[in-house]
Amino acid sequence: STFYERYHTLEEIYDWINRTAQDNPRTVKAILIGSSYEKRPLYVLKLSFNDRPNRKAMWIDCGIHAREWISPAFCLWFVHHSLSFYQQNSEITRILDSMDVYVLPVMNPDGYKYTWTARRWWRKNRSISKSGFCVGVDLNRNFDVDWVKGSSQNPCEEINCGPFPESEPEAQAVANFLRRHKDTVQLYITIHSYSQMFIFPYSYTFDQAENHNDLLEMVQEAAQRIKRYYRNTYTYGPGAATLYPCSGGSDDWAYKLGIKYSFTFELQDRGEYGFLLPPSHISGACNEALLAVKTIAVKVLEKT
Ligand code: 0X9
Ligand code: ZN
Repeated sequence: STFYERYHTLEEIYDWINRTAQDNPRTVKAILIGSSYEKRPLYVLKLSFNDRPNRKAMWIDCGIHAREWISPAFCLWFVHHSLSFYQQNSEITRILDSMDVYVLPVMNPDGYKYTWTARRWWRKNRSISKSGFCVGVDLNRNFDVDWVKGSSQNPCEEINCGPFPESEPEAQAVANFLRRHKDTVQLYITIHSYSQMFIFPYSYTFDQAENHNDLLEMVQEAAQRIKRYYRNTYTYGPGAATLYPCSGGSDDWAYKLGIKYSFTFELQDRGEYGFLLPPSHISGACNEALLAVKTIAVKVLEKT
């Protein structure tokens, strides 16, 4: 198997980030956007294939939840595909010609590391609560959108939303970066697993997003193409109605910041292996998600 068909330790991912930026000095830059609770750096790779003015951008983040290993694997896969198939594959070429792409391979490095060394099922980050009794905030409950409703302020729980919105350095780093770049970033995608779903706003309310029909059309097309090419089923819809109502998520927060195309992808599988998706399934899972990213990004270019 190739490098991209295996899961990698945090150290290997940091090495890969460095190497990728060094080997592609004209197209890839590593941007330090902050650091984690345990002071590990948070690097975003910026892919920029030309320097036309007024360029738009898209953002992809991976590894919010520590145990969802297919997620960082996808970010690596996506960057590799972009660098290998620019000017070979028409869709990725079209996307990279018109947009810069920001990729955050691991939003929760402390949690990811912990799943490799201590507890494979860990989900949250590793911040120690004020009482000192429990560890971890669910970063996907810590964003400032209807914060606390439907999640838990008990630091011992899996969906603990933290003491206040953006209390966690990982969520704050992402939010600060997106606030600074909200005039260019048009598409926000966050990668999770599992269940094979494409979710769009809102999750914090059952209200319909203002561009609901556009969002629905995009994920429907993505799911149809996956069905056609890979014979695999993805369900889709607004988060509250399709998955569960829940506040403090990065997708709703990005949407309310003004990034009108905002999605959560839940990659393979549908429960057979769950978070323990075998390495032999990485290429299938990533190719499907890649097709979805490309389908949606091309549609965003057509709309804007
Ligand atoms: O609950 C989550 O954070 C996500 N599912 S997961 O199993 N990967 O934990 C879904 C997030 C959907 N979006 C929002 N809830 N805002
Ligand atoms: Zn998740």
